[in-house]
Amino acid sequence: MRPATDALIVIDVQNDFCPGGALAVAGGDEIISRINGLMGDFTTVVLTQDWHPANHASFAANHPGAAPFSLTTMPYGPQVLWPTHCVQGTTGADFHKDLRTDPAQLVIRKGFRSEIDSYSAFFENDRTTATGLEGYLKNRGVTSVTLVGLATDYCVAYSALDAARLGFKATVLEGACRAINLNGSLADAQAQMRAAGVALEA
Ligand code: VGL
Ligand code: ZN
Repeated sequence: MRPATDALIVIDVQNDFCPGGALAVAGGDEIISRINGLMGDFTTVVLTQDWHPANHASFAANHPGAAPFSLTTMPYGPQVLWPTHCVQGTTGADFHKDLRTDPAQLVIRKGFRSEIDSYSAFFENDRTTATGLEGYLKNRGVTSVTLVGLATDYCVAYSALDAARLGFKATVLEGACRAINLNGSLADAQAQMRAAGVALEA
């Protein structure tokens, strides 16, 4: 058992990010058994769930003529336009059926405001609108977070970078993550995480 000051944060292990899903990450389902095992080692377990309204601004389908995976500019900066995914209440937004959810004390839903995307478990993509997770963890005396899930180079990396910025010791278990890897995004994310002091472990 890890000390009670360590929390496990499981990012977006949802059907749409697993093989067969709308924004499938290669091998996304391969990490589930390891994550299930890790849950038993942590006192605090948090799950995140990407949770978009159908009219979400991050969906290419809501930008006439825009191709999925193209880049646009939002008021808060560059934004990839994704295939429609994790729409609230759909099967695609459900956690993968094999993921244990009972050990989690908190589920953070993110990306529910139509005008702003939210990769990180801590802040939306403007990097200032808080989800509340910082307060939850600090109130419970958590000082260290271990991050796993999907996708390494987007929601996991953004969460890890924010965790480090907020003063948590942050570790990403890369073997319990899988990446989208769009135009070198995985190498970029790894470099940014290293520079921010995030520990990358197997
Ligand atoms: C994610 C793209 C869009 C992720 C979520 O979970 O990494 N990526 N929405
Ligand atoms: Zn999303």
